[in-house]
Amino acid sequence: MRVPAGRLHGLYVIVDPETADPLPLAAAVIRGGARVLQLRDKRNPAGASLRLAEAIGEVARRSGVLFIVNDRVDIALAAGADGVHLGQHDLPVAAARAIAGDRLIIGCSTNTVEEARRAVADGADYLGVGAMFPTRSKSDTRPAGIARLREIRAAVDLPIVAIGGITAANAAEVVAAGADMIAVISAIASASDPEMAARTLAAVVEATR
Ligand code: TZP
Ligand code: MG
Repeated sequence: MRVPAGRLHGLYVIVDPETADPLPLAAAVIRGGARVLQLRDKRNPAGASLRLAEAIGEVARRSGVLFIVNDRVDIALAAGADGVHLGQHDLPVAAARAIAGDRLIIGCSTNTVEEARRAVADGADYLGVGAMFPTRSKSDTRPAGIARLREIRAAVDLPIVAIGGITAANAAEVVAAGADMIAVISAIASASDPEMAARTLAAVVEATR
């Protein structure tokens, strides 16, 4: 996929209907400067998840923000999303590429240099690297940390989104280690003012553009 230059950069906010009402949250973080929105919906049946994806995708498109669907190539395509994000236990990147062709940006979660190199070879457009720090938002994470992020940054050229326990207190360290994007769930969803929380985090990563 040819991703428009510079768009895989900045604050990447994951909205999860289990954590917060996704539509108002999406609107707030867009006002706060998020550049990428991901719908992470582990619970809804496919039809309901598609309707949610269509609604969030519309909000994102109106604002020039990229919209990514987690896990589901079918829902990403049906919703007209910009991309899909795949973990190591989801559909393999090469299979997703075979289905989606150039219609989707494909992101792939990685935890080691080997996984990162494989994702590149399989045709991913960007890499997730994490978990950077302990997180309560996902139970089956493997720790990656700043040193691992540096290693992966040195090994591959694709844009990297760092994820896991990122907050306003540690975001600068993550960006300094080479992340092009920082992905957050709880730092936004549990903030009393999500728009302001997004603005603060966006400023850290935008400063490196
Ligand atoms: N993948 C690795 S860590 C994580 C995911 C989805 C959770 C990130 O959430 P938080 O609340 O920003 O730590
Ligand atoms: Mg997944």
